[in-house]
Amino acid sequence: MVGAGGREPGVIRFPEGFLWGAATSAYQVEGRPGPCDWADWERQPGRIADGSRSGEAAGWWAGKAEDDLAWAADHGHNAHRLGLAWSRLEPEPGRWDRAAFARYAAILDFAGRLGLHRMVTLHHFTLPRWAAARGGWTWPGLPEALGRLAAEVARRLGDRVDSWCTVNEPNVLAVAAYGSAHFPPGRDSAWAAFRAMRHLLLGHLAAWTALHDALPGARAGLVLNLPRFEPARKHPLDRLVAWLHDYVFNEVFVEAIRSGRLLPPLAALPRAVPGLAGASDFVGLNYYGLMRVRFGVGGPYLVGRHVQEPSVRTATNDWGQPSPGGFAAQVRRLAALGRPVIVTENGVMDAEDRIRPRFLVQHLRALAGAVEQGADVRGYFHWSLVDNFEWAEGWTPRFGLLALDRATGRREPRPSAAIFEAIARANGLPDDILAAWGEGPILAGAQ
Ligand code: IFM
Repeated sequence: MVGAGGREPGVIRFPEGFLWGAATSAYQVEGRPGPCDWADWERQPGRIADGSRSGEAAGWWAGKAEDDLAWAADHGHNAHRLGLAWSRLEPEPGRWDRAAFARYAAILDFAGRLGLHRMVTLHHFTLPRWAAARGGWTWPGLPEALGRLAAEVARRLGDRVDSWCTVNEPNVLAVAAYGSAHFPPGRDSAWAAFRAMRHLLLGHLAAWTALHDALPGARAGLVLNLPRFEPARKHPLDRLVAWLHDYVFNEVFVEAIRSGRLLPPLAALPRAVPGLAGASDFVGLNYYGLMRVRFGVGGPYLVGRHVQEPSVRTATNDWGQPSPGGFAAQVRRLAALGRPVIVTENGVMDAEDRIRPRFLVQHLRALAGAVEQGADVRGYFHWSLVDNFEWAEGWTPRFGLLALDRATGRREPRPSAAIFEAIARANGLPDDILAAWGEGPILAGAQ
């Protein structure tokens, strides 16, 4: 335990066997996508803020996965979280593509030979074209279809996977794709978003059940992106709206795992879903920042605006203000579910690597504090290993420990990569790293 009884003075340690790695998703790094909603979406003019296209992405499908994973294993990582592209595996309903399974098998075998813990995400935002054509996550048949995918993947790749993420960030996907027009299909309807949220949770359950049926002892979890929402002022309306944002975006998902109930607005009345309570062997936490919420009507969230300053944002997306305290609070919130927590994403866009060193070290110190207070945390995956296609923002945000030159494909480690390596190798926060990066504002101008 961190800091428990016999801790060496000045050394913050993480629990034995802690997973240290980075996270990627299929569409963002692979390139040359299969027939899927995102490939169609990014072809439409105006959909990607900086006008870029995913193109070859980080070249993983064409062979770069192995280079990047080898680099990670050589630089202190003992784990990697990667995604599968459903559209490659099942390009038409019920037709499983042997070559796509073989490519993933090769990547996973390679990662296994490197000694990396292989965490695999089944669904990270993108859908096969045929599923999108039926309405995507508003289609009631999609949860069952995800269950079938999970069963097939378990059968063909199961012995190469150490842990599973069923669905990545159902809240983000529902809001971006169905509650607004940021992601495909851009439905821009709150009701479509609530319906999608419900189906995403049912999809998680179908996938979790299929994995357990096929692989006794499987470790599979839902991955939630839980920003911290706080009122901008003490005003009761700000408090109410901050609570509301947390309730709709975060709490309904936390509650689904806690009690198995779908709360309004996911259902008209609270409704128990048989088997859902506790159907997550761990809970994945993706955490980026803190939103200060101010009452107001209009704007992107129906009611309330996010007004924190400074913030990590582009013209079209806001990751919030870096807040290690907010991170620790969300870790403790999930740990209170009585399931192990794995930090499945945490990171910051920062091409120059001016923000990332403090961001990394101060978030890890906050994580260590949560562990010290009793939270059962099993790992930390930094977002991301290598610069990749940041969805509707295109290539402008740079999240990688490895900087990618898209013209040449060359990778250059950012200084944070060495900091991460030192921490992972020590399984803790060495004094010199704490001294260099443990204090001071993460973002210039922040408290
Ligand atoms: O790149 C995304 C990822 O796909 C999901 N979580 C947040 C990341 C940064 O925006």
